[in-house]
Amino acid sequence: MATTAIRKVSRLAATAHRAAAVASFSTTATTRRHSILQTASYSTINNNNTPLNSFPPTPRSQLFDRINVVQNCARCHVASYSTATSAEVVDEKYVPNDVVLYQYQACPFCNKVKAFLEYNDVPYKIVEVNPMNKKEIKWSDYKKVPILMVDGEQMVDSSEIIDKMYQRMHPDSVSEDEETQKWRRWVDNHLVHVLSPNIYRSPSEALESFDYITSHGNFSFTEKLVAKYGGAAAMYFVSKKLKKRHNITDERKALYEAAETWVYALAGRQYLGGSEPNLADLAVFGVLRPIRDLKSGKDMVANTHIGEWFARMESQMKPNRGMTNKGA
Ligand SMILES: N[C@@H](CCC(=O)N[C@@H](CS)C(=O)NCC(=O)O)C(=O)O
Repeated sequence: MATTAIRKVSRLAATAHRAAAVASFSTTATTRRHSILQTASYSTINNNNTPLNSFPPTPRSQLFDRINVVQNCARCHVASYSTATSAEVVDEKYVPNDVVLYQYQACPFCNKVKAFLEYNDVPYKIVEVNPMNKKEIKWSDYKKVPILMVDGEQMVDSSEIIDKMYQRMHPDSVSEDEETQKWRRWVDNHLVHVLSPNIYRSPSEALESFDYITSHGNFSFTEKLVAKYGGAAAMYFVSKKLKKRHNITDERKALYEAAETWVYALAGRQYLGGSEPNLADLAVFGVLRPIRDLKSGKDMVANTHIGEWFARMESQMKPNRGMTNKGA
């Protein structure tokens, strides 16, 4: 009884205090400083001296060094509400001002970068590159996508882009653990090579893929028609070559094995990173994302155990604030 009453008073006090708290950000050209409280433990003490309530971090600007509140409640007993706080900057977040991703919508490497940006809540704009004339990247010597422009600086190669951005976001971080490195390499050296033989496996799957590519890509009306049928036919044959090159005999088996290999690597964890995705989770998710709604992706989810992890990853994404064909 007494405990319930104390909890109620504590909650009221908490609500009042939260209402007064307003996030404060000071933004410079490249750095947004989040000043948050490291120690913001507000405790209502019961008879056993055990804290009944604790609050999430509260913005520094709204804090008093010490607050002692004693509340009398007609319906309950007296509760002593006491807080001792100290404000510290615990997180300094790198937030670039202007990020532009040059991409193909269906490109696995581009989707890897997108997953990283979205998970890290980095606002970015998208320029969808026309794969036939690449006129949107005419200015660049590097002729592949993704290209990420970050406040005017050109970054290329998906893994290098992610490494650079990660380093800027976490300048004090120690080097990446071996497990994460190993699985990121596996994505670049193995997983991506399993995708094309699968999405272009049969004429109908090649057409389905090119339907997706041309309806999401940057094509003129005629290019769309040419790309859809010409591309599907070409990639059907190319995918057979790729299959040989990467020693794949049964493409679906290879896809399922890759999915199960990844689930096995998770070893019961929510993510490879534990309770939060790490760069390997983001890489695997990123490259699989564009195939998820194609026949091969649906087959993969239906025939392996990757679905739950995939759904968890999807729920971690903050849909991009991308803008198509910026200045194109
Ligand atoms: N290692 C590069 C590979 C990038 C890549 O091969 N991108 C493909 C699209 S998925 C590309 O641009 N190919 C050249 C072309 O389309 O002409 C990365 O990780 O970013």
